[in-house]
Parts: sequence; C-alpha cells; structure tokens
Amino acid sequence: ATRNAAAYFVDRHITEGRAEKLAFREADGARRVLTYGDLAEQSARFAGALLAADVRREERVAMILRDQIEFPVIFWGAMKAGAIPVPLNTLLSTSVYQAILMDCRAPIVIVSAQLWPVVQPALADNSFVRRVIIVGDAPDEIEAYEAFVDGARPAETAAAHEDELAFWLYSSGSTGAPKGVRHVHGSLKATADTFGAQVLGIREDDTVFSAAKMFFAYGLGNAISFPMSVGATTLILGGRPTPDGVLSILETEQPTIFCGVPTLFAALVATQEARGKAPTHSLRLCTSAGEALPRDIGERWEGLWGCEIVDGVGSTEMLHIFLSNQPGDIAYGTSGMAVPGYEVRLIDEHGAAVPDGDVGELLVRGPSSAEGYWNKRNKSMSTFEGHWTRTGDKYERTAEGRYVYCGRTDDMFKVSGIWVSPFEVEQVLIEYPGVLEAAVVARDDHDGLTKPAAFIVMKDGETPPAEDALKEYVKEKIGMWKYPRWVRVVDDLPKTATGKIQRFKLREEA
Ligand code: 3SK
Repeated sequence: ATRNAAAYFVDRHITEGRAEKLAFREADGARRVLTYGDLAEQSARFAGALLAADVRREERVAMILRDQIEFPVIFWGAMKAGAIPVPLNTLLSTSVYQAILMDCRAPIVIVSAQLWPVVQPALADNSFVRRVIIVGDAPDEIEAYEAFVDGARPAETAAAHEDELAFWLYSSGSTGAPKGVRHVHGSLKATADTFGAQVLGIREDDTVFSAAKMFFAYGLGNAISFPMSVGATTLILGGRPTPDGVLSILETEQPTIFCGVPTLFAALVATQEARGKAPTHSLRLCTSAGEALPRDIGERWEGLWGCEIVDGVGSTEMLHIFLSNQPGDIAYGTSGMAVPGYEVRLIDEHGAAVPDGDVGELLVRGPSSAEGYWNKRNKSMSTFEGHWTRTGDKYERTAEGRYVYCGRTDDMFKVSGIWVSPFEVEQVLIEYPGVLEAAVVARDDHDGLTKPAAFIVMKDGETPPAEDALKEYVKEKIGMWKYPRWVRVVDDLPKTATGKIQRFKLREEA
C-alpha cells in the first residue's frame, strides 16, 4: 500500500465513511465549509491540474496562502501529485520571498489575492517560476485558482514511500535567514500518533481552533494533520488572531481544543481580566508552544477558564512538539517531559551529559526529524547528528524529571560568572502589576561587564512602574545578580511571525 501521507489523512476517510463529515469551517470571511468528501475530490482535482501543468514529481509547489479552505486542498493535492508543497510564512517581506522562491526553485506559486502586492515584485527576476495562480480576486492578467482547476481530471494519489520527501517548511528561527527544512511522508503520521494521540488524545468529535497559522509547523499539526488523523473538524481564522476576535470565536464557535502561543495567551488573559466575567466555552484542552509559557500566564488562564494549557516545545526540524506537559499533570513554568515516542537529553559544550539541576543544550531523538536542510550541508551536519537533533535550546532538568526552559543557546549569558536565563527574569518581570510582556538581553556596562537589560511592554492604560521598585522585586524573587540594570518601556517587542521574541534585535538596541 502507498505511504503517501495524503492517502492516510485524506483518502482513508472516504473508505471509512466520513465523506459527509465537516473537515474545515471558516470562522471569518466567507465562512465556507469543506467536508472530507469535498477535500478528497478537490485535492485530487488540484493534483490533476498540476500534472496537466507539467509539474513533475518532487518539484516544489510554493504556497503563499492565508489560512483558508484552499490551504489543505492545495497542500494535500500537491502531495497527491507526488510534488512537494512548500507553505511559506504569509508575513514575509518581498525580499525574503524573492530569496526563498529562488532557493526552492518552485515552478509554480499559489498566492492568496491579499498577499499578491507583496509577492508580485519578488517574482521579477525569477526564471524558475512558470506559473502563478491567485486564490481569491485575481488581477486580470493573472490566472485564477478556479480557472486552473476547472476541467482538470482528478488524479490518483501517487504511490510514495514513507521515507520519501513530502513537503518543506522554511524555518525562520529567532535569527538569520530562513532555511528549507525537508520532511518525509511518514513524519506527519508520526506526530499525529505521538503528540496528537498520546498528549492531546484527539478524537473524532473534537473541533480544533489553532490561532497559530497553517504555514507554521505547530499550526500545520494543530489545524491539519492532528484533526485529520481522526476525522475531527478544524475552525479556520483567515485574519490576524486579535484578542477580541479569538475570544469571540471561543465563545460562539465552541471549539473543544484551542492552540495558541504565549503572547496571545497573555493578551487573552489581560483582556478577559479587564472584562471581569467568566467566559462561556466548550474547551476541554488548550496547547501552547512557540516559546515557553510563563507560569503566571498559565495559572491565570486556568483560573479564568477552568481549562488547562498543555505547554510544550517543538521545532520545525522535529515537525511538532516533542517535550510537553500532559493533561492532568501540568507544572506551569516547565516544558514537562518527553512526549511518548521521543527521547531527550542535555549535554554540555563538550558533549557530556549534564546532571539534574545544571543547564545544558537539549537534544531530541524521535520519528519525525527532518531529512535535513535544503542546500545547507554544513548546517544540516551540525544540527542532525544521526538519530539525534540539536535544538539550540538550553534546559535544566528538575529532580522530578521535568524540563525547565532557560533560553536559546545564543540568548544565555553569564553575570559574575553565573549563567542567567533571560526567560527566568522575564517570568518575574511579567508578574509585576501592569507589565504585559518582557524581554531580557545582555548588555555591557561602562566597565565592559555583562549585565541584564530589560525591555517591558505595559498593559493598555497602565503606568510604567518605578524602575527601582521593579529592580528590587526581581532581586527579591530570583537573586541579586539577575535583576535588570536597565529597564526600557517599549510599545511592543520584535517577534518572529510565530511569536518568538527576537532577542538578537534587542541586543543590538541595548
Ligand atoms: O516552537 C515550537 O515550540 C514549535 C512547536 C511545534 C512545531 C513547531 C515549532 C517551531
């Protein structure tokens, strides 16, 4: 039997009698719906259109698409044709699209109409792109999606091996240029069988809402592969997840699982606290990833909503979450333990195991690691070390075996010879009344000695705290040497599209 992931996630539902079941429902815009039957038919038709357009096996299909029902159709349709879908972040600049489209050499680019003004100039000198398709209102001279698929003969799902390349994702990381991360067909099922089944316990009667977008590995699992592994339904939000918009979806659309990122949970807690009433909802579980969830946010959320947040850590390279809390066994402020099916370990700079209580770099081993980076041999060799993948994250393991995030390898610094975790200081800063978000970086004082510097964002309408009071608070909570010697109040923090604080930018400013 073929191990093409589309056979398992899409076609299987037809033979199992779920053709009429709702797979996707848009919660904004045109509020369209897509059943499992529609998805099977439309993805096969899109695959047929790609073959008719002479897109060959393993050629890349660049997707610059907002979350909308065409996203899963095109993602699975490309795989059915044996081509490689490459979903791209929808918030990039023209110059980054230009670089990525040259790097992946996609002959065909599918773009949401709203994103066309940014993407169009990126195609100017690209001789690889043979065809551009617009989803939505297409300008006259550009081919519309409906015209592209109209009349196409539905294609059979191409036979594929589970170890064969299936799709790429571009990892932005918290620094540097995006890298093409190449994933195989078997990895999608591997993450659904591990985190999806054994942590979320995802079920056919679940309705999932992921504020994290589908182009992001975290959103791809939450909104596409996990619900589709069991025939559940996904709510799609095309626009930006504002606190008011998300709260309204949680109240009116009644999802049972909500997947967010720490910044959004912080904003939702602040908004809900200001409203001062308990929301009505049907949530049974929430997940958080992208960055470590501050303890205070997790506790306040659970107090308001009576629903746990399962905080975990994953990576684009591992496709989804491999270290996580478990429902019913949550320790806020920690990333929990290895997800069943994965192993993790901590090493020092010489590769030796570090004892509990010491900080080390986290390595992970499991069934969904990527094949490597595209055209980045050195980087691939230093990240994927045989079965083990280096994460670049620093962690500490507690005596109970839970992992506590300390920061990115590049973000950690020493003060008076002792390691400081920016994340630990940030957690204390956001406990201070009125502080919404915080980021801490190293800065040299006038003697050239490294000290913490903090950037804080205040909640709406709150006055910034007296600097000395804030410093004293941190000193008392976590130790003399960790308090920020400088505090700057800013309107917002620089973040990647997936919500990770870009501390390297703040280091430059500090
Ligand atoms: O950053 C994360 O924690 C994450 C989680 C799941 C999938 C991908 C990523 C980057």
